[in-house]
Amino acid sequence: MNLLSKPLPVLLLCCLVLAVFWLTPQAKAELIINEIMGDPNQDWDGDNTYNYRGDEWIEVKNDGTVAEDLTNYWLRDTYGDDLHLQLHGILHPDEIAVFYGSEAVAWQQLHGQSVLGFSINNTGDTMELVKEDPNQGGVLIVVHTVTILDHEADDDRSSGWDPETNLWSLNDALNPYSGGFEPQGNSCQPTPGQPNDCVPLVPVDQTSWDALKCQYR
Ligand SMILES: [Ca+2]
Ligand SMILES: [Ca+2]
Ligand SMILES: [Ca+2]
Repeated sequence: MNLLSKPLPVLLLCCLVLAVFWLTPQAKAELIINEIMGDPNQDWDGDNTYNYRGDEWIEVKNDGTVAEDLTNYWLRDTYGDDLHLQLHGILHPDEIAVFYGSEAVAWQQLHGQSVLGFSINNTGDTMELVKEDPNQGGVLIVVHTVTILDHEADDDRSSGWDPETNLWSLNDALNPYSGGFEPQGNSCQPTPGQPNDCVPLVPVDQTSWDALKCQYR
């Protein structure tokens, strides 16, 4: 087809359609690692037992505009090629899923793999979210990579993406960090399974609590 032979209105319409196509954001899922707890010091997974391996956790968030089936996604660290956990479930836009080390342990036991959990090194580590692409013969594609440093992987500190500052931040309310490395602490609490909004650690004021209870007696 020779476009130059068409009348001007047809050419303008073609240009308009192409411009709308190029300028309209394409709907897609965009999965990211949203928060990491590399060195837990309490029972985070809710099984009433503390375990250095089982209570590690990693959040995955859908930052895209369409829902995504997590079945083809995996979490691993960059030490060796072992995949630590096959993910599951559907993640809708803006939704967050949290996966615990205990889940990775159970998955590894079920599949006869070395039982390592997520194996997040407490001196810092790099974690990867990878996707198995069925259109490329099962090739693994790295979707997102996050590196946390030694001071981030310390008792009950988590590292997460801060939607306010668009920076990776250190949630250190449970174990304040006063050293000189970045990221500095933000005095916010870890938020497994929840948006990375700042939740400060508020000391319980017994006097105020008693007064509040009196109002409802
Ligand atoms: Ca660890
Ligand atoms: Ca636990
Ligand atoms: Ca969170």
